[in-house]
Order: sequence, then C-alpha cells, then structure tokens
Amino acid sequence: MTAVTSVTVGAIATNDTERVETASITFHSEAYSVLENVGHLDIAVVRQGEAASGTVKVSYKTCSDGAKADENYKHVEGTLEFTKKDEEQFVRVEIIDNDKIDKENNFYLELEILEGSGVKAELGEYSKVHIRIVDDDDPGKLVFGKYTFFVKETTEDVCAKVQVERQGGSKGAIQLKYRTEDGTAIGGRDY
Ligand SMILES: [Ca+2]
Ligand SMILES: [Ca+2]
Repeated sequence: MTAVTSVTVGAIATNDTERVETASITFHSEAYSVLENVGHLDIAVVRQGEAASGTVKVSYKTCSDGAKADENYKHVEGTLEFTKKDEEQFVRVEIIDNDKIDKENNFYLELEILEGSGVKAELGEYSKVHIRIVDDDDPGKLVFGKYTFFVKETTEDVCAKVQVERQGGSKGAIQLKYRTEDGTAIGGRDY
C-alpha cells in the first residue's frame, strides 16, 4: 500500500479575476483667486478614470479659512451624482461684496465620497479647492519708488523726476501734498 504524500492540482488562473474599475472625483486645481466684486464663482468638479459605467455620489461644502460665511461668501453644501465617464459638474459659490477693508479672506470647498455603485469611487488629486477673495476696498498707500535718488550736478539746470507709486489697493482717488526740505543741499542754491 502506498501512502499519499502530496496532491497536485492545477494552478488557479489569476487573469480571470474581475478587474474593479475606479472613478475618481476631483477639482481641476487646488486654488483660485477672485476679486471681491466678481459676483459668483463656478467651480468645476470632474470625474476621471477609465470606468465608463457606475455611479458616484459626492458631497461638497464650503468651510471658512479666515473669510466669514454669509459675510464674505455664501455657505453652500449639497451632493453631486456622476453617472458616466468624465462628466463635469459645477458648484456655484456666491462672493459677497462689501465696503470694508478685508485682510484675511480665504475659504475652501471640500469634497467627500458618499458612495460608488458599480464602480470603486475615490477622491482624485484635488479634493479641496482654496479660494482667496481679493479685497477691492483698500485705497492703498502712496510711496516713493526709490528710497534714494541720485542726480548728477551739471552746469545747467536739470529736472529730476521722482516717482510716486500707489501700492496695496486702488479704490477711489487719492490726493497728496508734497514739499522739499533742505539736507546738506540748500533750496534756491542747489535745487
Ligand atoms: Ca468691495
Ligand atoms: Ca472688502
């Protein structure tokens, strides 16, 4: 009688394994800048991946990052359903214009996968998009373009053009007064 020490069976073919297709949901980029008076911003959300079937549901909501909800932007939240490959949808966010000078004015929109049916659903490269609201109420500052200005002394009178720049804002018109003061050069003799 011969003892059976091993049994060999045929290897199970692994290339028959069903491939799970993936759909990823993402924004186009990680940040946008908008002027405070832009009105609204339509932010694209896209479905990527090779899967041509299946449905993905995602939720979105705005979150503050310095900017105040319903004072600087209108809070939104909701769900989107993506039913086919490469579908693009938009989330509209309203930007609120005010007359105040705003310093920190950032918020973001965030995605979360709720469910994937008939497809493996995941978040893509940009699951958050940061939005910077650029204030338009700061009149800005007036400064000289250069701290030191050199003029070569000549036998004839020359005109020196000293540049004044407006920086940090542009709301309304600004008037300024200017005058010269003697240093080691004396008014009427040297200039
Ligand atoms: Ca404004
Ligand atoms: Ca403002």
